[in-house]
Amino acid sequence: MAIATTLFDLTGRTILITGASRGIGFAMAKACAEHGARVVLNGRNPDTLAAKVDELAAAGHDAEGEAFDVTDEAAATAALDRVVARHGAIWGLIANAGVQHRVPVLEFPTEDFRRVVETNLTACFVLGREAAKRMVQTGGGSIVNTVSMLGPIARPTVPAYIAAKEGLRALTRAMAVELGGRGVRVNAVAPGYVATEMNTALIENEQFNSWVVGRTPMGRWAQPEELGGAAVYLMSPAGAFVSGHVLSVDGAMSVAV
Ligand code: GCO
Ligand code: CA
Repeated sequence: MAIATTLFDLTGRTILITGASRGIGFAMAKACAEHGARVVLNGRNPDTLAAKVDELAAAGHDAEGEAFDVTDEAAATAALDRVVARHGAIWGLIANAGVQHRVPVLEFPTEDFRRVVETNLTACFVLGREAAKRMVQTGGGSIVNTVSMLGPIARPTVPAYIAAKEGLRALTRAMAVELGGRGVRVNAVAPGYVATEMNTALIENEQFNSWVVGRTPMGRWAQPEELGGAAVYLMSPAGAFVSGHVLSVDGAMSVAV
């Protein structure tokens, strides 16, 4: 017999998801909306973003958009203030926006290293700090950072991405210990290889595709939709005592030898 449960009910919770125009971010936003959340999707491109907001709204979900570049601190803070002004509070932040840059380390340009760290780490810190400031004023909330199975394990040509995502794991712990007593939980989701636009070039590369499939015990790429449940769990009452945690969704890649 199915039991009615509120464990995964996000009704009444306003959640901002960055990098939500596509891929993992959109999948997490959709899953949270399907569990009752009001989702505020962020992306850089207003038109792309509006189309995805419309898609969720057309399905009957409570969805809205806030277009800004996550590395623009003023724009990000203004968006948070608009969300709080509209809805009284922000419950959740999914700091998911990220960029990738693939160059062998000896040729990896400094400015590209800085750009990747700025987007994948520093922007998550700024948004997390600003969101947490507002969360503590209205009884708490939940922050989820999208990290990666890359970090504990590494592969060639993505040094900036690995450094930034590993730093984001550590930042997740650092913020969890400081904010726990203020009612704000801070966790991370660590995807494995997911069939997203960011990875199209990899999927179409037969050698890389074979490496991923061979290196992943579950023997395939993840679909973006398979990342949604982790976000719902960490945003929901089911995760009420979970903080400082990295939830891997990687088909056991990170524990395979
Ligand atoms: C790469 C990929 C990875 C993964 C991501 C999964 O170049 O190896 O883009 O970065 O997509 O890290 O967590
Ligand atoms: Ca975008």
